[in-house]
Amino acid sequence: VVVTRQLIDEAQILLDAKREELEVVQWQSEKPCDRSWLLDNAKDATGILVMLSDKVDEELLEAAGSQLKAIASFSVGTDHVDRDALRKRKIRLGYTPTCLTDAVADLTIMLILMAQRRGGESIAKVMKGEWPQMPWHPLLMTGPQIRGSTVGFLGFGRIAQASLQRLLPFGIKRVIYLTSKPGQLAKEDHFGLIKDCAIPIEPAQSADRLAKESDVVVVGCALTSSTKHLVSTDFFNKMKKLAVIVNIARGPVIDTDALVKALDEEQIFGAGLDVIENEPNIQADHPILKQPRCVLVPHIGSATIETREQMAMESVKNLLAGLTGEPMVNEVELSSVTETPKY
Ligand code: 8YV
Repeated sequence: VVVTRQLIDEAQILLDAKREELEVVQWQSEKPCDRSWLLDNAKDATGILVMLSDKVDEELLEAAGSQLKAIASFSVGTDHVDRDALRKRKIRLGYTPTCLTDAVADLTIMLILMAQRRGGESIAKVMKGEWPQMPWHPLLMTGPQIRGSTVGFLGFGRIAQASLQRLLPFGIKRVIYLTSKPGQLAKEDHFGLIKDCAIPIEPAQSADRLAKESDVVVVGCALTSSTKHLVSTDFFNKMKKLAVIVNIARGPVIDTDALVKALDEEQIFGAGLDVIENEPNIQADHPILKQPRCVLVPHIGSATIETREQMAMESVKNLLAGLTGEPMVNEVELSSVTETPKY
């Protein structure tokens, strides 16, 4: 098996315990796994444990060969994986959709509050020693308040719903959402919130309406051909001037140039991003970093110690189960035709 990252504690122990039965080839550097190393070492592998930065495509599957049985991804998102190519070859795909929900939902709340309350801008001012020069005024460093907000979720899956659970005690007023699977929401009411919620939860029907009516937009959908740049100039132009947008999903769902323009022109109040197009290659002169009303953190949604330990453990378990034909902790359903969700 090939493992494209170093693992931690129990997960590494579990993997190492298999070294008598399995040849384990593991990328040793802290840098993302080198593509040519992966292609070379994938040859004859029966299982591969990958990260988001490792594309699982025809090239890799061809390089691996026909004995490949399983891919285990250290992630909930699987946009780096060509699912059709796996299905064609009957290769199983494991992922980690549940253990990171709390961590990402917690970060969603942090980013909403940072964006509304100008957290990034405030910290930057203090760190630059500007506090003593700040002229006091009742509206100094003020932003919109969360109580009374309408929250619009672009994507209303497990992480969005866990974020909603955390938002309810803040006194939000209403929720609107867009989901690619509206018919399944009753079945996928992950925390039993949607059925009898104290506030209205309604389908937005269109991205336009979601943009127009939300005070807070939370981007929590998968990246697909129909969600790439779903949020662009048109969307920003329809947003309220005091609205904020948070992205905890995938960078390319938001068109970064359009976001920079919307912030420059004060079309929206602020943004909180855990992800951005072309990450991690964001240099210090990137235009988004010149936006005081944008808080950008380096894709740390799942970065709690507990979550990362569990993700590592589940990934190894998925990998091993994929080799032996046993049930994975969580497996992506590849048997049906892959539909591209529509928004
Ligand atoms: C990453 C994520 O997996 O799970 C996902 O889809 O985006 C993250 O949790 C994590 O940052 C490891 O790269």
